[in-house]
Amino acid sequence: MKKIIFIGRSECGKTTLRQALKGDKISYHKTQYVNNYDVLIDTPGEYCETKGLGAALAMYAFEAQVVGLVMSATEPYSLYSPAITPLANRPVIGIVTKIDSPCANVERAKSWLRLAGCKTIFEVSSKTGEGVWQILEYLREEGDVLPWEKKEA
Ligand SMILES: Nc1nc2c(ncn2[C@@H]2O[C@H](COP(=O)(O)OP(=O)(O)O)[C@@H](O)[C@H]2O)c(=O)[nH]1
Ligand SMILES: [Mg+2]
Repeated sequence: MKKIIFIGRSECGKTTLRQALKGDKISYHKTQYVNNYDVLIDTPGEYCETKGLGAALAMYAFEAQVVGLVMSATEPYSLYSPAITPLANRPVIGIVTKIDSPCANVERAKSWLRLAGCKTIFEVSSKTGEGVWQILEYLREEGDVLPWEKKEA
């Protein structure tokens, strides 16, 4: 799989999405530091929210093949400036989370991600699993076998 780094403000659903992508049981825990897993880098929201920590995100983005700008569909504002995606020299995709929420405004979040420069945007709910396979499919590389393709032994 292509390695992806999740960037987005606290509580937007990065860690829960990591669990959903892995097929793990979902449990809440606050991300205290950058977690560099084999195919996914999960970052604390503070890195996105604090100017001085932003540079660390840029450094970690070098270790990933894809940058995922994560935004909750319930977000009342966007942290991302317009046209920031060219700052990364790898594909930057948008991921709208929490599309299952009664307060979700998916189109608004998508338009903010488009404004930031994302051409490809996924819509996902880590709670219902909707949209999860499309992200896995995007990250797949030749030879990868996705969970639903595994033959029963
Ligand atoms: N309804 C709904 N809630 C979600 C979803 N994903 C995450 N959450 C909730 O949002 C909160 C923050 O999630 P978390 O993954 O820790 O956010 P992070 O700070 O970006 O890592 C938790 O209470 C999650 O249960 C989702 O797809 N749907
Ligand atoms: Mg987290």
